[in-house]
Amino acid sequence: MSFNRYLITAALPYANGPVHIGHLAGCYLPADIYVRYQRAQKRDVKFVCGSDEHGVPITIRAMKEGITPQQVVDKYHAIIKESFEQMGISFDIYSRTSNKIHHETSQAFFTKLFNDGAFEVHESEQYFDEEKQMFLADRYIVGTCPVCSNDNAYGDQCEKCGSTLSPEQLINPHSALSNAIPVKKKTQHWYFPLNKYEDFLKEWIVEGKKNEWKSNVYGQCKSWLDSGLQPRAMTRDSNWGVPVPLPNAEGKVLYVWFDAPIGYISATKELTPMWSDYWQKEDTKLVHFIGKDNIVFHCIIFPAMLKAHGSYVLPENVPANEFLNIEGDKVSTSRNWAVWVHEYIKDFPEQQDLLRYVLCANAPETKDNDFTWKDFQTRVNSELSGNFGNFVNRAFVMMHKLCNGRVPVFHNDIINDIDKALITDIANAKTLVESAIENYKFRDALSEIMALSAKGNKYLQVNEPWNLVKTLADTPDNQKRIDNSIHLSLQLCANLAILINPILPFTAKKMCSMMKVVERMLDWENAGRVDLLKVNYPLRTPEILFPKIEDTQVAAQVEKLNANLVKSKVETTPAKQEEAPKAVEKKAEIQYDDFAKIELRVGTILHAEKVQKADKLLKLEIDLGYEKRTIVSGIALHFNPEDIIGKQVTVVANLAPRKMRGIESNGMILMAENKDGKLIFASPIEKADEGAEVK
Ligand code: B3M
Ligand code: ZN
Repeated sequence: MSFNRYLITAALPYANGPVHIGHLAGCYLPADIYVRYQRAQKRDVKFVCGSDEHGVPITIRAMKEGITPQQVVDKYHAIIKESFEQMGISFDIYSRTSNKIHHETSQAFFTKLFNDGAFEVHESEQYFDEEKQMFLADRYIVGTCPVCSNDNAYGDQCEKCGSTLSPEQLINPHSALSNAIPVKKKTQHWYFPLNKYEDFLKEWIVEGKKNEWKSNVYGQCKSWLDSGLQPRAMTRDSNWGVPVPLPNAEGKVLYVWFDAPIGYISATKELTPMWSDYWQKEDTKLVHFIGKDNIVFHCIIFPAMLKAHGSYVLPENVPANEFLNIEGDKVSTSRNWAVWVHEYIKDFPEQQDLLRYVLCANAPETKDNDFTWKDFQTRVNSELSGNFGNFVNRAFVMMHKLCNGRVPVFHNDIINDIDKALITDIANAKTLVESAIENYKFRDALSEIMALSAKGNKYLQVNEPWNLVKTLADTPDNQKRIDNSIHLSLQLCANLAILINPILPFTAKKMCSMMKVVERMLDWENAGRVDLLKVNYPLRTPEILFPKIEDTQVAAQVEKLNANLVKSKVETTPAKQEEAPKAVEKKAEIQYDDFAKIELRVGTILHAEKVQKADKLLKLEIDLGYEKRTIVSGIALHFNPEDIIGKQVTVVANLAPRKMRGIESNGMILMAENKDGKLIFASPIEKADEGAEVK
């Protein structure tokens, strides 16, 4: 299928907080790279996004801060929009779902489905807060845990003992918003029968997308489809959101995951009167860039809605990324464990490309990845400056020294194999980068570009123009060699600018100014050519493209992270709204022999202490009966040392020793991680002998 236009969307961020670098790495940066590349290819592309301004947590935040939901979203919409602009995320439109056009568009969508009989109405009983006059999601009911007597258990779970609960099980249930005792109240909602779309989805995804979609995306969809789909309520009881456009539906709004994806359509409408070409013509390539927690909504629910509506194209691809952790720990907005984009911009003004580089080089494309400031420093200093920046700088400096600041002529009569090899490498790089980007492999694209610049460095190293000049008097031919090596190096610089432009647009722009070329040179069709810079053309003195990151900057950032960390254990509001139940990610099957290699034993924690300058680590002394072990474990943010002494835990006893912060760790302890990231001891239910083997 060939496409005549591209519609690229990036997930609409919730306007209840600023964006962090995990958001950038997850979807905005890859989407922007893809779009900038398509634009350089001169394709017809629209890039739409906006703030997702509905949902319960926004109303709750407003209530807590004593302001209106509109004030909450106004504040964060502005901050988010500015962060994106500053990072060079080049949306054609950044809209918002509280706009009138969005209310109208999503209501019309709902009405069409309603008129077609696509909904089922179900009545159910839900808890209601009479004081606040609102229905309560389970999470907003608190009470005493029937299992461990924790007074702060939620209506869906006790975070202390980990039990899954329902509001009925709580002792003294009360509303987290008003403390009122919730009462049951009947309510009626419109359900979208996803089960009726199973056949369509199976055919479309399982048969059609298996080899096209990323395996993490396909895998999640497959497991959703395998476990069977249920009707899902598309309306909620609330006074904040898009009102349900039906008579007798007062106090009801569209479910935030019903209206939010329609936000892509509304934003396109706002952008161009030709919006329907992008949404309704079959030769449009629609691509949704998202994070992995949004897969089910974009691959199952929204496509089923589009299908039910009937007149829209379906996404060609949904290249979802995994998560980016920070310094070894999951991003948590409630604990403030995050690197905020607006803060990065403040601390590293005009250095957007450093972050773009690191987030692309380390993008969580196939698995969760870790961002550390140390790695940021290494990548910037040794890769970006040491390789790319260094090459460009050397080529320019030498041109000024040895060729009068002008592009020297290329002498075809003395072209050699090394020149030819570089010319081929330049041509090949275009194809390689192109195919990587087309296939959403942005890390690969970047590493091809870096490999090309490394070849440039090597080329200069082998040619040694700085030595050739020393023997110029004896070997006049040397000037020709100097000319050729610098000529080709400069053509390579021009190529690097074109190739890097989608990823590091600020750098590409600087390079254009150094080369005194207009930005049209960056058109993709120019890549691969070695005649981009005209002979005799005077070029500017080089600018240093990338600064060095100092140790003190790294230390300051790490300190800032730790200082901002909120040590609170109990979250009062979930960080996320309307989360989808997660499809379980399963590992590949193993043989018994693989399992039998692991020696698991029960141990008792004798002693636990914090590891200095490592706020995540605890140093444990564990009694295995036949010996005592020191094990360093990354659980310090979850447990106080004094609370775990005497606990039994399962130990991987034959794990190779590993040094952590100078302490040798001899084994590992097993923990279960709950959905919300809380750790639970994986210990025997009954007391076992120290050293008992688990098998
Ligand atoms: N607002 C983003 C999130 O999970 C959610 C995306 C909507 S995309 C239509 O943060
Ligand atoms: Zn409990």
